Amino acid sequence: ESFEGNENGFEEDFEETMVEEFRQRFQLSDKVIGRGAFSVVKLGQEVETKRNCAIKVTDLLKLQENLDLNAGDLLHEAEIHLQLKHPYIVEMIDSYYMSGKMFMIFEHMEGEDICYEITSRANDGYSYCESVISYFMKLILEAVNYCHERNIVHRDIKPQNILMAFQNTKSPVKLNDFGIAVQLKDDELCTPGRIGTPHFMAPEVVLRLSYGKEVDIWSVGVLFFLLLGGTLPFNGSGDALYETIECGIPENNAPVWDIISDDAKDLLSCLLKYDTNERVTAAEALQHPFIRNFKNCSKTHLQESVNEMIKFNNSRRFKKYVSNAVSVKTGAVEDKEDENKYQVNCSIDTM
Ligand code: 3AM
Repeated sequence: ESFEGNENGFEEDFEETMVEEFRQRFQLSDKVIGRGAFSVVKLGQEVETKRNCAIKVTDLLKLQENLDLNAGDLLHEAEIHLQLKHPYIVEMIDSYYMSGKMFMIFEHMEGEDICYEITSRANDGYSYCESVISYFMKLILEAVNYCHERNIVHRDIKPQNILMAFQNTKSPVKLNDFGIAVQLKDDELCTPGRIGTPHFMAPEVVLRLSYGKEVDIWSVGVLFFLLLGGTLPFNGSGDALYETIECGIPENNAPVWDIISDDAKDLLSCLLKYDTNERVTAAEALQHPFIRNFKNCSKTHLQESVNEMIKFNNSRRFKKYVSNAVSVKTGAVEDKEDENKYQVNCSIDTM
């Protein structure tokens, strides 16, 4: 009995120490800068450096009730993300688990996600052209290459997870959200299962085959397609969407594609290769002429692509609005019947 008492006492002491340490290191404001289905992201400040940070607070109880996830899943995310120190990956500064809540502290990104930034900058009169796309792609591929060198597969690359660091036009983009990332051992593969965000899922994931890092390259390909033409390569929802991904032929016959360069189209086909053995690696893609010669890339403003991207942004704003409303009201009913907790987790957050 006395042992139990001691143990509980120890846990309380430990909790108090954590709270105290967190309070000494960070100030948490009331300003909400973003919301996920079960988390809220607030503006904070690191006391010692005075730099702003984004503090993501996740309520474990809500998460468990709805998605059958636990503290271990979030600790896994922190364990992976904390190792990653790269100029084009959002830095996770630290994480604390206190009073049933997980606090993850990140460097603060001043800008929105890549697609929202592209359309708002074009709206402000800045040119959006292939050389801009080449610059963004180089940074994204460098971030992905860094993860892959460490055998980390992100598994959820999409615009929402590529954030603009600063508000100025020269700002880099950074890869964010390692919530469903995995670290593989040498030649290990991921267990089959549909995980990620449906529109960005590689055919081998949709087909429930064992898969590896190549799935991230496919998602980068889907993102590249979107950056070039403003639309998604594979459309529809539910099984119809999965069927088009299984065919693997992107829908790029719209007129916007007429002015896209052959170099860009060539890189696109290397990223969206159906056969994983033929798909380029991140390191190889970085050597592609479209990425290497970004200064020579076309400077023609892609207004049609911007117009399409505005439609894409409007539709996901609406979806996010609806799914947030659903998850607040009913606790994300959509999830319950799903075979895979993570898949729905991501589709709630939409694209
Ligand atoms: O709710 P929205 O989509 O506007 O951009 C992220 C998203 O915003 C934002 O929090 C929301 C839920 O993920 N966010 C995530 N990490 C961030 C960071 N490090 C961030 N905003 C700024 N800095």
